[in-house]
Amino acid sequence: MNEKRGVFERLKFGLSKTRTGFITGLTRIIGRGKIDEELFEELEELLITADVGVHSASKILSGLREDVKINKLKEPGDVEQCLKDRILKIIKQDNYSLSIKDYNPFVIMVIGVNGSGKTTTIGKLASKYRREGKKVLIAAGDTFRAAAIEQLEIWGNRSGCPVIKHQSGADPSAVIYDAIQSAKHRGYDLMIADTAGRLHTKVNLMEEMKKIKRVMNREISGAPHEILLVLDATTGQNAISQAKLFNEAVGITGIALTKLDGTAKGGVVISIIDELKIPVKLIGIGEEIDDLKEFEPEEFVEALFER
Ligand SMILES: Nc1nc2c(ncn2[C@@H]2O[C@H](COP(=O)(O)OP(=O)(O)OP(=O)(O)O)[C@@H](O)[C@H]2O)c(=O)[nH]1
Ligand SMILES: [Mg+2]
Repeated sequence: MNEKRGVFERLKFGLSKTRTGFITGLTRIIGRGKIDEELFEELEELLITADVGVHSASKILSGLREDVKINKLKEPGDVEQCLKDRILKIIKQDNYSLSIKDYNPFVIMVIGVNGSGKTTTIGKLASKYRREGKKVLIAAGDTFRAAAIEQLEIWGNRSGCPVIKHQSGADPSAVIYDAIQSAKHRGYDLMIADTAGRLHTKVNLMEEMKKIKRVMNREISGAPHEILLVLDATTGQNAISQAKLFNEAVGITGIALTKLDGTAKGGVVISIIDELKIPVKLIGIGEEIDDLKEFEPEEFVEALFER
């Protein structure tokens, strides 16, 4: 099996829970024999079940009706290709790749609600860039939760990247400040900062996050170069309201959508991109160190539809 195929199979496997219901439903619907109103309605329902969201599902369906009319399609089988194209059209975005530039260091700030997968994603990311030959430093900006620093250090060991830490309870901005100094003086290419999980509705915690951002910006012009919001795919449509509030507070440059392997609601990717217009850059498809993928729209749609 070549490497590309291997990666694709892993993605397919990671999307198993979403694909099972989606493909079964799709096969049944297009197997009905004719294109009629019922077919459209059932397709819309299928999309909503996969958590595509009401708004995006209805947009996809109006596109589909138009395709059928314009191309005078008669075979339900042809609808599948149109559906694929319509979904791809929505999720195809500009700037969806996370590219690390030469900022000595490039700074990534990772934020999100409790338990969304920030620390795990940082570990996976650090490992990815380390393997690509970059010098990566991790900052233990979560000084709030007991054991958060220890957990990050385990990921530091796994990925072979040092972790800059203070004691539990310290001011996270002070940790970030120290980490930036180290990264600057010791020639790191990349610094990734963990932060404490916070409810997007808690004003003081959102203020703390803004302070971290200000410190980064004061020490390195243009930093943070990437503000990555980590969203848990299993929370479905709630992810959208989280993203809106985090975006208002600090301005998100990209989303990492985790735990896609653990949900039948992987269609949420579609509504996140459609409603937020913020690129999904990474997807998490498992708990292991290499279970992080760059999000590639074409590949994602292929994996979703492949039987
Ligand atoms: N199945 C699966 N589990 C994941 C994925 N990403 C993270 N997890 C799990 O989700 C749980 C929470 O992950 P953390 O990385 O600790 O989340 P966090 O956002 O740092 O949490 P706090 O620091 O408490 O806010 C852990 O058990 C991870 O193993 C993923 O892509 N797939
Ligand atoms: Mg954490």
